[in-house]
Amino acid sequence: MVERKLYYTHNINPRVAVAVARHLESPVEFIRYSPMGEDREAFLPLNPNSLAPLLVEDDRPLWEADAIALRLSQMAGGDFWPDDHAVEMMQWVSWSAHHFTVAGAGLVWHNHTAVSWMGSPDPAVVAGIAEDFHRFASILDATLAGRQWLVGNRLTYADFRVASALPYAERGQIPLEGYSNIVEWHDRLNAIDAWREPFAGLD
Ligand SMILES: N[C@@H](CCC(=O)N[C@@H](CS)C(=O)NCC(=O)O)C(=O)O
Repeated sequence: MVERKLYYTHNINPRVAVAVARHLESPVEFIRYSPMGEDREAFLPLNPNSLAPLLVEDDRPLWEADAIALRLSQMAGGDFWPDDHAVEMMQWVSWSAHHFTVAGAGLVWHNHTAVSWMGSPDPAVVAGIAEDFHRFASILDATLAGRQWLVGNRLTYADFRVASALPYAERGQIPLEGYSNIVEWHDRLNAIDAWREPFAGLD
């Protein structure tokens, strides 16, 4: 039997991978680790990026949250990464990685994560990232007008991926005010246990 381990931390990208695995009830063991800290040396051969998440199937490592999500979706065999909408899926996964989540995660980084060692963020830097966020949030909000989910009228990984930074919105001071379609869409995601509490019962 194949042994599958999903290594995670509590940050944005591993959170998505854990949420996918729990939503799909993937047959993986969840292991919290510290890829940039005490576990770095031991895990370099498995993930030279020293980042989470990391899926290891027997001795085969797979890194990048999106690749892990695709692998778990294929294993599950359902519609979470639908083949008949592969192009749209790629559009939203790419848009998240290069635009929307870059801005959201940037705000989380400057307004929350880095504050403990870098102090208060430079207001000009935060304002620049917020401007990017508004640019892309307007597009997402308009897209979500009159529809429940991003691709194919059903929940898919595109929704999980594009929403990656939103669970950190309060901590990161992500300016969601005025984007009612995004807020309602994220409320729908939060009705899913695996999205709302991916780490429930885990370390
Ligand atoms: N492109 C990578 C990014 C991975 C990444 O940046 N991981 C961060 C968390 S969001 C990390 O491992 N940081 C160190 C930590 O969480 O301890 C992916 O999508 O998986």
